[in-house]
Amino acid sequence: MTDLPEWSLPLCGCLLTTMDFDTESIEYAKQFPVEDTDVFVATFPKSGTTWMQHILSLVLNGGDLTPINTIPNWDRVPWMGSKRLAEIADQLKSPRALATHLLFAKMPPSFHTSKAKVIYVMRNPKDILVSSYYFHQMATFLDDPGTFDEFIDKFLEGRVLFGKWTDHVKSWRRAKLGDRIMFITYEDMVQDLPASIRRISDFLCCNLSEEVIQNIAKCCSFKKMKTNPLSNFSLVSKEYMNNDKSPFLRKGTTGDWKNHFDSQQLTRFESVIHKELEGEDFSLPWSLE
Ligand code: PPS
Repeated sequence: MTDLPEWSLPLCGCLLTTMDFDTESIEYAKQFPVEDTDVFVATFPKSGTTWMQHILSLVLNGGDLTPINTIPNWDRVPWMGSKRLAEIADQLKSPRALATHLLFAKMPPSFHTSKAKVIYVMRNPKDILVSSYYFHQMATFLDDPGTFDEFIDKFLEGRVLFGKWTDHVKSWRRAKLGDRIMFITYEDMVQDLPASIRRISDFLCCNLSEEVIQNIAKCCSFKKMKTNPLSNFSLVSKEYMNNDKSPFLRKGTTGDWKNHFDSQQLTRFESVIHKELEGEDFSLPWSLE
């Protein structure tokens, strides 16, 4: 890839931000000792990572609100490979929750030999693109997204955070992790959050009561998270993330792409995605049309 964006570091088969990652933090991640009880949220950016970080913090603590009310999400559920992970890793208590935007093959060797579980959250890529477009406007450490039309090209070419959406989805869908991995969509979570939390609790053998599940769902609503400074990124200096330009928790809905794509852009987008997923033995959980 030529003309790399200024914010980017071409490492791990994609583009990472120099603000959060460097070669040392990636080396640290390679040596990171994954524990059997660890739980990973794996996502392509803008698929619902922060939401799942919040849910996991509650599910793994039996619904106790202390972590979500005392620790910012990036320290509660730190990102694999990030500079921050090295600083706070020894403060994490088992069972640990970690987040990763990395490709499956770039997970540390200890992950591959462990029994750690993964929740992979997928989202309609058209809504990811829209969310990412606004994120590029508020995240001043990233390049200006340009027009929506220009940003479609950047997204399809993988000139955005963590590269191409299709590479990410293929990498995790192809992962042979058996019952260590659970796939869920952002759309499922919007449609029925208590049912999604129940699935997660069952997957992690947490045995939560219906009352606790309902309480967790209330704490993880868009409205609640939007006003929680420990999950809405308002603690980050405006110099890096300007919530006044576009809030990090922006709309929290499905189908916002309908307000952004014209018919030519849709055709262009869908034909590239279809082509890149041709021959894969999984189907997308939503129609691209
Ligand atoms: S990042 O930067 O990769 O960590 O972003 P990520 O957290 O994956 O995605 C941000 C989008 O998730 C939405 N979000 C939510 N939607 C519904 N309910 C809740 N509780 C919630 N929390 C976060 C957030 O608003 C971003 O989507 P958009 O479409 O921009 O609103």
